[in-house]
Amino acid sequence: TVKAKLTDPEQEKLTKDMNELYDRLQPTASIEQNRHQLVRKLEKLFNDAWPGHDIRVHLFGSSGNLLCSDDSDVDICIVTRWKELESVCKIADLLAKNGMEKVVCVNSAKVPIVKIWDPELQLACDMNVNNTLALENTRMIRTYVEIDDRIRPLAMIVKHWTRRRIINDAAFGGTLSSYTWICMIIAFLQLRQPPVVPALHQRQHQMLPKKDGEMAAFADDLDQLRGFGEKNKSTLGELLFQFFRFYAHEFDYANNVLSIRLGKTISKREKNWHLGMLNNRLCVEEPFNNERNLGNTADDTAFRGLHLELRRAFDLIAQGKLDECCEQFEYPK
Ligand code: 3AT
Ligand code: MG
Repeated sequence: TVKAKLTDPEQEKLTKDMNELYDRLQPTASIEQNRHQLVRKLEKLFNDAWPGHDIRVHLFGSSGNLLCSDDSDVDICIVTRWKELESVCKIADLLAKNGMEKVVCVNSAKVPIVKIWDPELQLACDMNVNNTLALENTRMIRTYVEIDDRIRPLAMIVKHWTRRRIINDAAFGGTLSSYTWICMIIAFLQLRQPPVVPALHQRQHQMLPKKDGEMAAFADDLDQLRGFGEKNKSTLGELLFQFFRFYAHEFDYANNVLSIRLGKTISKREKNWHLGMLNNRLCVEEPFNNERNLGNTADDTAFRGLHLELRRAFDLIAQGKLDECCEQFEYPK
């Protein structure tokens, strides 16, 4: 049988261990500064090389969603009206000539990107041009994180676990991106009874106009949203236990889709995601693009591996073993 809940002393101990781990996961100020330094450096390089195009450089992903740790990459979105830059290889050439290392240009992808390593600032960076959707979904994640004080430590610890277990690499590992894991954490929080967060896409009345005057696609009025989760009294330790319990033993992967847009699960059949779809074992709807399954980076084998990792984590957390749960995965020799 699957353990249903932690005893009071168990969850208190786990909460204490989580708070200590959370302290260690906080990003170092000097590395934070380097991230901003990189933005300024790139902005200057681009505008010096291509004057007159008003090229702006923005941080997104974990550099903008409050879930950054020191080993996070830097996600950068270059915004410009100059469409020629969107093919990105120009950028790769320029950066390679200006001291950047490991420059890779991936221009066949849906969103073409350039990857670099900055040896001076010691940072890995992915950049795209004009993918402003990623700026909005970053702002959405940040809004969710800010609704309740338990979310940031919970999400940082789950992300830490995914890194240690090597299950956070959508591109090469065939597992899931951090973004997908974060969406799974939010979906889990929406499904608590009572919920810890609402479905921001459903709250039309709490959307503020964006800088450009357009309405956001999700509620972002934090003054109104803060405190939403207070009716849910679970401690951090209980939430981590329930998170692993939910994805190890409760969620019906075979039939259901996680939707943070709706704040509930819906059936694969209803979305027509049950047949003829590649890699549909784990279905996580992208909130800004309902047709996109964020889980499709994991094929059947990878899915089985993920599920085993979730069960392993649940078993260890049920015994209060946070350190062992987050132990570095070693490939068998
Ligand atoms: P790390 O700290 O880098 O692990 P992160 O939050 O930066 O976590 P990623 O590096 O995986 O997450 O992704 C960076 C951003 O790219 C997050 C999101 O704004 C965007 N993004 C990633 N994958 C997708 C996707 N499949 N669809 C839409 N946006 C995505
Ligand atoms: Mg990132």
